[in-house]
Amino acid sequence: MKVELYQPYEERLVKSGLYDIFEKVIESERLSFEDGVRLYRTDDVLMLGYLANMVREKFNGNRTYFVKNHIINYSNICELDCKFCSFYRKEGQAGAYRFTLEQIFDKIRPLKDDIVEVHIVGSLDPKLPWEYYVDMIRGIKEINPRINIKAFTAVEIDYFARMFGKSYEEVLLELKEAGLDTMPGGGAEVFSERVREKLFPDKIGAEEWLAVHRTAHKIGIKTNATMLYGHMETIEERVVHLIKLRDLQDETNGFLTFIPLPYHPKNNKYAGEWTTGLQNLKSFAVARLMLDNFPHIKCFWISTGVKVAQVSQSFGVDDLDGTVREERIYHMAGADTSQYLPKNQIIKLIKDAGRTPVERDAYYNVIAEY
Ligand code: V47
Repeated sequence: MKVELYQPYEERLVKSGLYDIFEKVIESERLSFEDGVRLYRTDDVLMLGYLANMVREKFNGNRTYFVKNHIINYSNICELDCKFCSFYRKEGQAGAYRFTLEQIFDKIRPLKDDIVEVHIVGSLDPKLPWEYYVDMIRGIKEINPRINIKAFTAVEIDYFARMFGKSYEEVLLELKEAGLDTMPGGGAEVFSERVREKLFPDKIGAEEWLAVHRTAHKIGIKTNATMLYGHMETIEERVVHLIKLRDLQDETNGFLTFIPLPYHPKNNKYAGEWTTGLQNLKSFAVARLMLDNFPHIKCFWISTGVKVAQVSQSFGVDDLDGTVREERIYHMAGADTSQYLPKNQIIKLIKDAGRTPVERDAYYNVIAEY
């Protein structure tokens, strides 16, 4: 019996049917829709990781970023009824809450010198006035002007525009004036009308989501992008999603990072299945390879678990998000990760993977290297 102890990568790439993609990666040639589908379907996850890692190291060398942050989910009272969401409640329903501005500031004050970024995301809450959002941003900046504020998804921005009779640009300019630094990438879900009609029919679709981000980029606000996967979307729909993001990035160069988000099935109407660790690693790797114009690919460790997050650093990921402290959307949907990852633990996760931990701010300015 012949035992193969070592199989050169070249031979293995040919065998896995990915050799032509390897050549494109070497030449920094753009990957096609068909390439993306083939990458998702490959069984050779190590070669997929190898290719993604080449791009990861081309963009970010051996660095893995993290940020000392805090999440504020200001309200969960929502007009929408998204089938995949476990977070939202209707007014008066058990578990419904809405923070006052003072409650929010009370959370930030004790951490004011310990966090670099506040990540704010909530719901479409019909009771909150425009001043609430502007004063929230202004108030946090008053507590400590050095804190970066990453706030409001495109879904919220679109809601503010409709509720308060403003254009996207007016909404964003007023928030920027109040101190908004960047925008998170949530609410994109998956850019497919078929899935939208079934899972989130009342939420904005691809066109509006992209229009909000295009407007933000135009006025100098950098943003992130996400994709919610592992529910009922097809592989083809995932690749279309990535290509739409890549096209907008070609146009504006305003995206900082892409975060693939695995669907969590607890306590929501869709009640699908958990994604597996390998599906998550594949999603990072394919994203890294397809999004050749995105500087960063982030793993939100809350959503994958810290172990997959650690391994993801060899599958295209160069950012593990942050220390977090308080998270609701994933924990209400069944996440069993902790609420908080102290800085020394993030550093250990990164170092153990053979990478260099880099503490950053919201703009990826380096604060410290370890
Ligand atoms: O938009 C909701 C997703 C997102 C579920 O930009 C769910 O840096 C899984 O966007 N299972 C919000 N996912 C979180 C988000 C995010 C997270 C971390 C960093 C950044 C960033 C953005 O969470 C929503 C939605 O796509 N979500 N419900 C669920 N059951």
